[in-house]
Amino acid sequence: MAEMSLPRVVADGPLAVDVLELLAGKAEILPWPTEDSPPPRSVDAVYTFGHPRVDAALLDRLGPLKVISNYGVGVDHIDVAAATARGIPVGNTPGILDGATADLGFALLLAAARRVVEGDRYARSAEFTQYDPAYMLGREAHHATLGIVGMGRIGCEVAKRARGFDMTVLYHNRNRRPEQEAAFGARYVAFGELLAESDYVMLTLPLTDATRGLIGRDALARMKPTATLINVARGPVVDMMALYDALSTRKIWSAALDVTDPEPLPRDHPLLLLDNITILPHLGSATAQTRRKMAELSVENLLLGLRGEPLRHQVRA
Ligand code: 8YV
Repeated sequence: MAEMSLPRVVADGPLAVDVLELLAGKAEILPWPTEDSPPPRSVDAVYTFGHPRVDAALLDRLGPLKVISNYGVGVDHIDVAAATARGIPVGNTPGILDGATADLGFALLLAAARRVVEGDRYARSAEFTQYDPAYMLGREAHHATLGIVGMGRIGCEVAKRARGFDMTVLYHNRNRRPEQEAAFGARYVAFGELLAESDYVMLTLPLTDATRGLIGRDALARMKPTATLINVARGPVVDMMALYDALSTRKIWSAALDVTDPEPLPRDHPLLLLDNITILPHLGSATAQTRRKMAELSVENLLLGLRGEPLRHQVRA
């Protein structure tokens, strides 16, 4: 019997063990093409694990593809319109990482409010020789006002958690969401009002042309001097230098970022030197359980696309 050749899939790596295990015997994994090397021949599909740029030029270099499958929800690194114009479906993994990402958003909120990371650094340092009740005063999370920018699936999960902390929940979104207002006691407000009223502003919206740089100098100037900015969305929604200026001059109290622009920040970036910022290396969905589900769904989308069948989740341009 003639040996069946496996579909050829270009992927950025190193891929997680889960993904490799699910693809074993089902696809041949090819390295991500570099600018100066000729692209691999006869490619059937693209699998994006981190956030490598997939633009029209890359699609043209790779030739006709059956599918692009993304490990994750956000597809701002993929030109979905260019893929759609070439008849290539783009798959993603919505609905399975909202809880994990909202948990992390809340972890960041509490860490910033109660100076958890700063306290840990101090408790381990040589300076900690005597307890002093006057140091490291934080700010309360319970009964504070939380402003959620982007009331999608993750925003709703954040709102749900906020109720347990007796928080007043404001939100801003492209469209009002009356069902969510009723379910989570959230109040729709204009963007400016959200910035001015919130003790915590949490970003849970996608990166698009409309949201790039949304939190710049103007937005930061409208926030309370006691406020904290939390970003679990995408780095470029926040202007990093405007944030640096606001934090270093204490125009806002603190920030907690799971995502930055670029990612990672250059090692000599001034934000890394500030005490009133907590930065994580993009851990929103990073739990063993959620990442396993993301691996399963993204591989399922890939294999369905390779067979020419509808994807479980297809991104529409
Ligand atoms: C992933 C994410 O970690 O789903 C998203 O949009 O940002 C994260 O859950 C990421 O896509 C994988 O690199």
